[in-house]
Amino acid sequence: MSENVGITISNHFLLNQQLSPGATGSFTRLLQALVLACKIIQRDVGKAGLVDVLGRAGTINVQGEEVQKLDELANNTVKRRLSASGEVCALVSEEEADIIEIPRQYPRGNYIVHFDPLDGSSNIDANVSIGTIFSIYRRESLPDGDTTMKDVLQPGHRQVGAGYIIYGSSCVLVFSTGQGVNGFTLDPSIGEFLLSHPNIKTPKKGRIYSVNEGNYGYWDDQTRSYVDWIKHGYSEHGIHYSSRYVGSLVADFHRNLLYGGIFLYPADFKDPLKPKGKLRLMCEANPLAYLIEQAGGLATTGTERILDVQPNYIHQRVPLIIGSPDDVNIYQEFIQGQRTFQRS
Ligand code: AHM
Ligand code: MG
Repeated sequence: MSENVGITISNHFLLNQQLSPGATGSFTRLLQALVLACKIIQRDVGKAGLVDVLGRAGTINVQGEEVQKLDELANNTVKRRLSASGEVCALVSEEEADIIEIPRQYPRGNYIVHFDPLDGSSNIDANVSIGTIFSIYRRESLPDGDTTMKDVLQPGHRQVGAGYIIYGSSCVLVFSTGQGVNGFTLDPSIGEFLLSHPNIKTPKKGRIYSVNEGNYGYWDDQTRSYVDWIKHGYSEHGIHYSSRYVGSLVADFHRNLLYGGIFLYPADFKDPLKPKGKLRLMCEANPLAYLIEQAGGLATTGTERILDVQPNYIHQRVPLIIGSPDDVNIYQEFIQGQRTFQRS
């Protein structure tokens, strides 16, 4: 039996706290609040279909997308649990236009959390895996003053923690605080997350590519050439790549993290309002980029490391190419014109 069996997420947090000189327990309390929020969301997701939480809420969010009822429930749950932790000074949700103020009754903490409460929500009604993604920063301004835009718009390399919870065949929480990546699976019989995937490392090279090929006609030539090469370049690369794309970022990312491969959501010219692709820098690209780097992989816009992109506004979108290092490097060679491929 693995020596890790039985390590609860609380054990893990406390151990990390004890190993961090000067730790006050604030960060641990913040993580515990996130874990509780995710257990509540898992409960609600698990009951979808039984109670009246499936379907559309009848409103449009800041991204111009239809809000699902579960989106709203999840958003409120994360907001409430994190605010009540007393450890945050600002929250930013994919679902809300502005920075979320912390209600007056709660103390202000030193952390800022960006989150996507329910990623992949267009898949909810079809029972496909969905998830919550979070990204944590420490405020840079003095604790007594107001939180500043500089605190909120820090580049991804300044994250102090990031992760996601996938509500799938089981409920799995994957996170990192900068010392590798660990995955915990919820044991519903005891209501605890147990360490199930210690020290995750992504394979150096994979055989899976994940991209919405419906957008092929709207990509730049280099991206098209790369995907042609993946599909038709066997004599050159010698690999039978498989295509896997669910349309839930957490599910696509999680599979590729474990098995190796590349996920792409490049810029496309389909929607003039979204010239940089669909995914959001702060609540989707940065946390996953932090995780993949911790797991030995890479994440790029094609021309820049994701974690180095300086955000200019909270809902900024960014092309995201992420996965096994060899695969991401080859994509970059196509973007830089060092490689081309002509389908015969
Ligand atoms: P959401 O945050 O509104 O759910 O949108 C993000 C989702 C990602 O989970 C997924 O990778 C992407 O949208 C799929 O987009 P598309 O349907 O264009 O392929
Ligand atoms: Mg999302």
